[in-house]
Amino acid sequence: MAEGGALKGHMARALRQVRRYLEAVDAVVEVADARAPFTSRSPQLAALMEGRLHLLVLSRGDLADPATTRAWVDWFSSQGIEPYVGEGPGDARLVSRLRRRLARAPAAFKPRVLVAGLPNVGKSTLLNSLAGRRRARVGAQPGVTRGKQWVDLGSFWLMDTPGVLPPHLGGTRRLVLGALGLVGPELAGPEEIAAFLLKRLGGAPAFRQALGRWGVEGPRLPAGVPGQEPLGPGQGGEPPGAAHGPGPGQPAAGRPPAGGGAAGADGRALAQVVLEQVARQRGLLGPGGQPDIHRAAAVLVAAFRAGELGRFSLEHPRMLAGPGQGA
Ligand SMILES: Nc1nc2c(ncn2[C@@H]2O[C@H](COP(=O)(O)OP(=O)(O)OP(=O)(O)O)[C@@H](O)[C@H]2O)c(=O)[nH]1
Ligand SMILES: [Mg+2]
Repeated sequence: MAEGGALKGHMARALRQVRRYLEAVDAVVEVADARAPFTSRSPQLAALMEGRLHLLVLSRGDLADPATTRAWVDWFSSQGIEPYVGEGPGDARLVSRLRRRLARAPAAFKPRVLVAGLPNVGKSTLLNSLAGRRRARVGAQPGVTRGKQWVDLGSFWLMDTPGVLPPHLGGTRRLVLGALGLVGPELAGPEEIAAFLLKRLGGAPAFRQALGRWGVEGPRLPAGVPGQEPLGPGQGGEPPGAAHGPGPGQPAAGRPPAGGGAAGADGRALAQVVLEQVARQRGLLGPGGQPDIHRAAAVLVAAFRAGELGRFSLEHPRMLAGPGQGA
């Protein structure tokens, strides 16, 4: 795992590279995470598209709530972006649809296509699926791809790029990306991610049932959370954990009430009690038999990332602050 500083330098270089390569390409396949398609997109990329064919692949659709993913597909279509969903690494249906589409990309010669997106969203995995064999190195942690790589796929060229992080990772964005595993623990630690997940998904019955299967019964998780954080350009600016989302499937009810921070006092106290139970149930105990909260948080976060708790989305288009946001 790269250290924060080294990773930052790597990101600045990566963004310069993506900028330079964009000048020479006919189309871009952007990859984002289906569980949070708004926050896991690269804000810099949209500004650099300049009329090129722009396809958006929502990866890890196999881990997201299917109805929420369908809502995102409709929303992106309405924004003039062509959305595709990947239902796991090597999704054959996705691969054949993308191959056909990219072969038809407007281009003077054989189309040159760039694969871009945040670190660890699945860009190299997608390239390997399109190539039909392993051409690029993949890995479960951000920052695996370092250099450029053009691959000749017969009817088009494809280039893998290193993931580029948004310049501002304030508040909720940092926690969402941490929950998805798109930023490492140096930027978002397991305890604050766990508190964020409990606050955002705690109102979803399926999430409560999943915790129940782990032997976590109380305290009462927030049921009908009264408001939710609107998604929008300002979403990175709130204090850490200012999200107040009910999770998918619940109607928007405007802005969150003042002071309702996800990892605020309430959120942390709730997380503490839940994590203590997780620790006891899993036998994660410290020296004096004390529940090991840190390890319990890491276990919960890892289970969420791997889909072991079920298929959950962290963002729904109805959380968007207004029409046209984030396009
Ligand atoms: N469950 C699931 N996992 C996926 C999917 N796509 C990719 N992954 C996993 O996500 C992890 C990251 O994949 P990579 O392809 O290395 O990601 P990347 O975007 O190239 O990452 P960097 O090179 O670090 O920017 C790997 O462990 C993949 O197996 C998917 O659709 N579903
Ligand atoms: Mg890669």
